[in-house]
Amino acid sequence: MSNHTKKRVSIVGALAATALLALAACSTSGGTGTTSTSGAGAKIIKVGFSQVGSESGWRAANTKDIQAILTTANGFDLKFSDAQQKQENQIQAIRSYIAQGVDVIAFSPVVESGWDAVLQEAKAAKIPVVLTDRAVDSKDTSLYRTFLGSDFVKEGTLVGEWVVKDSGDKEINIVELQGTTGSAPANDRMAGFKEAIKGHANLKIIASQTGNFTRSEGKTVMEGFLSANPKIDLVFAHNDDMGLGAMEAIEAAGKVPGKDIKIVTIDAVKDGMQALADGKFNFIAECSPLLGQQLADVIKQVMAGKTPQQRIVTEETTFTQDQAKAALPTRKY
Ligand code: GZL
Ligand code: ZN
Repeated sequence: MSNHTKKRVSIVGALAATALLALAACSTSGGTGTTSTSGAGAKIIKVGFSQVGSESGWRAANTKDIQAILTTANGFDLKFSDAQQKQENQIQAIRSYIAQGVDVIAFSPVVESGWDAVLQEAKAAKIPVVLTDRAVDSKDTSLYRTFLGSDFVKEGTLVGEWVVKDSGDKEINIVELQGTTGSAPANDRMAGFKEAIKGHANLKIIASQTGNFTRSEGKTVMEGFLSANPKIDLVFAHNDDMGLGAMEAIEAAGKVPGKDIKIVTIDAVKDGMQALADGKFNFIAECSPLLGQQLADVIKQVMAGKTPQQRIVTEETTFTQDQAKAALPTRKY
């Protein structure tokens, strides 16, 4: 065999060897094999996530964070569905995850009640469930491994305490833009706020109505409040987005938001913090949407057979107008 041919044979041989190696590598790193694994040899965890919807800036930031962290590089195969704020869509999504045989189901329940049946089905299928962001009112806490999210009662209380301090003994007529009817954040924020203003007879909630956590519905409801109530001093909106809608309605009525009618809200997403820095909002209690890392950690604990804490509360703070100005440049959402 000529040197030339010998050289060609050795090149072909080397190429074939590398091709075989590459094939072997891909089949161990999450290829077609059923027990697919990520680089580090750990098993890829199949997660079915049912999200509430895409109703607010908070929700968009929450979805972005979960999708940025539950990646294949981090050992997850994330199946994600948006329920357009409808409970029946979430129940359907959870059933499909059960049928697909995912390893873990995680979801943010749009409302508190009506989950026991589908959670029993997940339990019967031996698929652990993790609650993020919002809670369910199921009495049987064996139906989920943990609830990871904010203390909404505390958020409502912090806003109420600010209103008490800011109002002194002035007669203040308050209108309340409530979150989605029956949702944990709406129920708990209202309870916390009412608790904080209790005993202060000068602070009166003269009207309450749901704006379903959206800017457009917040604006429509606020237009109704303005036409029905000659004296409104303050809006308590359960989230920034409804507060921003109310701000637009107040401006359209020729009044100055933040001055003629104060606005206090919850979330502290970028648009809300901008309104606060601009003096159109007066106070925001933060509700962090960045739950992705804690969710990833809890899922890995559950898959490792460990028992995560039953309740994990997210760290959060509050903002005045000056604090918003200082915080805006480095806000992550
Ligand atoms: C709170 C979350 C709420 C936000 C709203 O954790 O469930 O839903 O406060 C969002 O902005 O729509
Ligand atoms: Zn008090």
